[in-house]
Amino acid sequence: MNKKIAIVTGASGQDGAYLIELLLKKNYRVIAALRRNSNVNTSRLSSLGLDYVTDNFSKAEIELTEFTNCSNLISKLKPSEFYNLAAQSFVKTSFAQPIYTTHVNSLGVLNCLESIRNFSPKTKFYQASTSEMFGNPKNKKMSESTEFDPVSPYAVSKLYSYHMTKIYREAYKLFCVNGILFNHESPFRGQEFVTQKIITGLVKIKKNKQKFLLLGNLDSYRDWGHAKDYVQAMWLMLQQKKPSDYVVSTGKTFTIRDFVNKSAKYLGMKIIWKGNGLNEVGYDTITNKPIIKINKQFYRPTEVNYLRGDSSKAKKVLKWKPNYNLDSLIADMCDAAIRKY
Ligand code: NAP
Ligand code: G4F
Repeated sequence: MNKKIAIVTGASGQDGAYLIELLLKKNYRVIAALRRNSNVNTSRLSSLGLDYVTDNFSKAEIELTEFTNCSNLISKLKPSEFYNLAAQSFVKTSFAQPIYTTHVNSLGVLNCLESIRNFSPKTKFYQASTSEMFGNPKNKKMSESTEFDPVSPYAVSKLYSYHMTKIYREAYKLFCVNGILFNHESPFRGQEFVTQKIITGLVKIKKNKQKFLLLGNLDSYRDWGHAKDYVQAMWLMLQQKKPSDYVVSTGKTFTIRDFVNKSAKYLGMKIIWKGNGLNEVGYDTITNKPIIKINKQFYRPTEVNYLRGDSSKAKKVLKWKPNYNLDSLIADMCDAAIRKY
């Protein structure tokens, strides 16, 4: 039997690396779609041993904003599955670069959908949608039926592609799904995201390589899972008989301050918090030194205050179950940071 072919965009990112690893284990022929850079960032793929072209693994160039590039790749390979993970994925940057963010996250997705509709309509399409689209809704647990209320250019750009993905499913009967994923982290998480920033900062402070850590809003709540669990859900969505959209989350929520305290505890540190708002400071109880300070530059103009997902549908239909909780996620990230620094 011919192998299934999967194209994964955003292959140099956190989720791309884990998804490619999963698909290779499932015996797919995988094409890692990467954009051209002066120094293509393949460090995550390399750390999984994915440096060489093999019978099952190769790399291709993709720039999401270039229709010709997307359509040529899709019409040439006619993949069984296309996972669109590429995005300008940092919410804070979307306030500084709203137009670029929209080009990539909205029109870039439309380039993929149009390419599939015109040149490979049997290709199953996964769109990396996000819990950011919920913004600050009234209900405290968000499911597929919760209304969207985006509060950042990033969230609006993703809501556009969420709707386009649905429209292509309904209007053209294509197999298109949205995974509405809540925050997921791992040792592969980018340095600018809060979890990696906290863990890297604490490890470096402990090793006397950094004096203190500057953070923004400590009071927002996030529902954090492990990226390894979440790429399983992506794959499961494309194995169903009928295309549909799914929320993927742990159902538990914690503040950024909780995340700092838990990470510090795992690293054998304890933090005492004093002051409020921009004047809040976290002191290391062993050294008595201030090691966490708050800085305005890490606040956003508008904030998603509370995220907590209800993934009952994914659990029931996909039979998806996460293996990690917040403590084991933190342990995995801290262990990796200790090895690295
Ligand atoms: P990530 O680590 O930031 O990776 C983003 C990837 O997109 C990188 O490979 C990046 O390439 C690529 N990319 C950016 N602009 C591109 C363009 N114009 N053309 C082609 N490729 C481009 O993100 P992630 O955490 O793995 O997330 C994967 C996807 O899920 C993203 O769409 C994100 O918005 C979405 N999502 C993430 C989460 C989460 O908590 N992680 C939750 C919900 C949804 P470079 O390496 O060259 O920059
Ligand atoms: O780690 P973050 O930057 O992630 P955010 O904004 O929740 O977005 C991530 O999850 C989304 C899914 O919900 C994805 F769609 C998106 O692509 C991305 O992966 O920030 C988390 C929270 C925010 O409330 C932020 O204000 O942490 C707060 N925070 C406090 N201090 C900080 C900092 N965030 C960052 N990045 N850096 C800080 O110093």
